[in-house]
Amino acid sequence: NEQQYLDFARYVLEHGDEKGDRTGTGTRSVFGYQMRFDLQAGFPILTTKKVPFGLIKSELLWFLRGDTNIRFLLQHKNHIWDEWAFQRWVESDEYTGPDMTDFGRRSLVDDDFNQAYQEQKRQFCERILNDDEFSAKYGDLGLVYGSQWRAWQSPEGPIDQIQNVIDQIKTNPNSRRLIVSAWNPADVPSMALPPCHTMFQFYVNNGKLSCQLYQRSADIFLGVPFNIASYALLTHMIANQCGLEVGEFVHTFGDAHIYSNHIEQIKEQLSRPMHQAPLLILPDEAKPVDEYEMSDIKLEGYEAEPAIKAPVAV
Ligand code: THF
Repeated sequence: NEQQYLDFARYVLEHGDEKGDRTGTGTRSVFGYQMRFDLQAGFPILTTKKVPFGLIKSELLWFLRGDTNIRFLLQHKNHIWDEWAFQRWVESDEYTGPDMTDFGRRSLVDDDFNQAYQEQKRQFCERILNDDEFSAKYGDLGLVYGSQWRAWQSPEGPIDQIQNVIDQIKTNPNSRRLIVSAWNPADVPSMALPPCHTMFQFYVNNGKLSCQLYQRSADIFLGVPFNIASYALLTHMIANQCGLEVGEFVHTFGDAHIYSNHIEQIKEQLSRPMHQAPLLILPDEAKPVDEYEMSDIKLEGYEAEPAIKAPVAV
C-alpha cells in the first residue's frame, strides 16, 4: 500500500513539470494520477514518516459535525487550518497589528517578521478559543467541507449529503449515485479555500464498501498523507455504520504537486525503510458517524520513522 505513495512521489519528482502556483512557492506538478489502497491490508497511514493521526481524527470529526469554525480544531490542539482563518482576520478592517501582508511567504524568509507573525497568530488563536463574538466572526472559514457535506444550501432547504449517502448505501447498495460533492460553484467565491477534495463516491460489492476520491489539487508531501488516512478512516466509519466490511480506497488526482520547498524532505523520506501497516480499531457495535468521540478511534501497532518538518504553502 505505502509503496504506491512512494512511487507517486518519485514519479512526480522525476517527471513533474515546473509550474508556478497561487501561493508563489513553485511546484513540480503532474496532471492526473491514481492510487488504490486495499483497506483489508492494514490501515494506510504512512510509516516512512510519523503522521499525526490525532489531527486527522479531529479534522474528520470536525467535517462530520458540519462545523466550519476552527474553534473546535483549536480545542483539540489542531492547528492545520489556522492560516486560512488568520488570513481573513489580518485582511479585515478591525485588525490593527503589524502588517501581515503575504505572511505565508514572508514568514519563511524573514526571521524578525516570522517572530511577529507567530505572536500575532498565537494571540489570534487565544481569542478564537476565549472570545465567542470574535470566534463567530473570524473563526469561521465560510461554506467549506463541513457545511457542504452536512448542509448544502438549496432552495428547498439544507441537504445532508452524508446522511443521504449512508441511507442509500443501506437501502440501495447497487446505486451508482453514491456521491458526496464539496464543490459548490455558487459558494466557491465565499470560501476561505475552495475544496481540494472535490467529490467522492462509494461502491458496494461482495459486502465491502469502497470509496473513490477525486482531488483537484494535492500537496503530495504535507496534504496527501493526511488525505489518504482521512478518507480511509471515513470509509471504515461508514462501513461500520452500514454493517459492511471495507474494500478499497481509490485516490484520483488532478493537479498533483510537490512544492519546491519540500523536495529535500521527500527525498529523505524516499530513502527510509517502511514498517508494517497498523490496524484501525473502531467500536464493535455499529455507530452513527455523527456520534464519534476522539477516543472511539484507535490505531494499533503504529510504528513509524520520525516526522519530517516542512513549511505549509498558504
Ligand atoms: N494547503 C496546502 N498548501 N497544503 C495542504 O496540504 C492543505 N490541506 C488543507 C488545506 N490547505 C492546504 C490543510 N491540511 C498540514 C497538514 C494538513 C493540512 C495543513 C497542514 C501540516 O502542516 N502537517 C504537518 C504537521 C502539522 C502539525 O503537527 O501541527 C505534517 O508534518 O504532516 C490539504 O488538505
